[in-house]
Amino acid sequence: LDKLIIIGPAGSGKSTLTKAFGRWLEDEGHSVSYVNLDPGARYISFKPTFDVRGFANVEDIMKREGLAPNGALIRASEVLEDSLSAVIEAIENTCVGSGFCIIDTPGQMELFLFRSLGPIFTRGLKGRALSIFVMDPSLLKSSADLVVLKLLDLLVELRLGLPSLEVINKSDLIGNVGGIEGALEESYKPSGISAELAEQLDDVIRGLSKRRHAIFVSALDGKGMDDLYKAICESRCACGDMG
Ligand SMILES: Nc1nc2c(ncn2[C@@H]2O[C@H](COP(=O)(O)OP(=O)(O)OP(=O)(O)O)[C@@H](O)[C@H]2O)c(=O)[nH]1
Ligand SMILES: [Mg+2]
Repeated sequence: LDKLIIIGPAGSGKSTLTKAFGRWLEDEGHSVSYVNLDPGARYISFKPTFDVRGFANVEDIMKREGLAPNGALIRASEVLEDSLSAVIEAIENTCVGSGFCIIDTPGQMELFLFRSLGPIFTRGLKGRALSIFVMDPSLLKSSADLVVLKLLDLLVELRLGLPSLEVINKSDLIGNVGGIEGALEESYKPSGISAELAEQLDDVIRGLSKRRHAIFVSALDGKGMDDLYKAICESRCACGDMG
């Protein structure tokens, strides 16, 4: 059983990718469980086998406690932290027997990443887990933006203690997909302190990483799902034939 933790900035396509990659895996003959870990989700396009809103639901909290959306999100994460062992047990129970368990994390990634929720959650999971860091190419307007996303991805590894795969979603929006350079072709050059910092941080990131290139996918048109699957297999160095 592989647990895939789908994480990334708001609106990068985590939930759409959860559904699209899950469906692709199912078409390839794998059994898949789907977990919604976003207490603020309104509409969920995949059918969750476990839905965290049974423990904490942002909309209910807003009504009940008279809180604004961000306050209610924080309240929800506190409720979840308090009942985390029950949440994890329920997830383990729904995922057992599946080949893959895809876990869609909160839209606001800082809720999961910068509070204790995410790190405690991932530490409590049994077996093999991997994070899939989903990036949105429309955020890439300069090479400095790429550095920001790569730093965020390193933070994911640092905070969650899991290896992370970098995925550039929405590749349908960037035309000719030749690599990250393609996505940045039209970019503006950062200048001044931004340029200096971006360059230095880029060196640091390169020095830190054993990284391969990001994987380009489109959750919308289904492109790149096979590459994502291969990368997941490679990351655990033990995969059968693609079939
Ligand atoms: N063009 C394009 N749009 C996409 C793709 N994947 C997702 N979207 C769109 O991006 C928007 C956000 O998608 P979601 O899947 O809700 O993203 P999310 O990261 O789960 O969003 P939050 O949980 O609210 O942070 C929706 O309008 C999707 O239709 C893609 O591959 N290509
Ligand atoms: Mg979502």
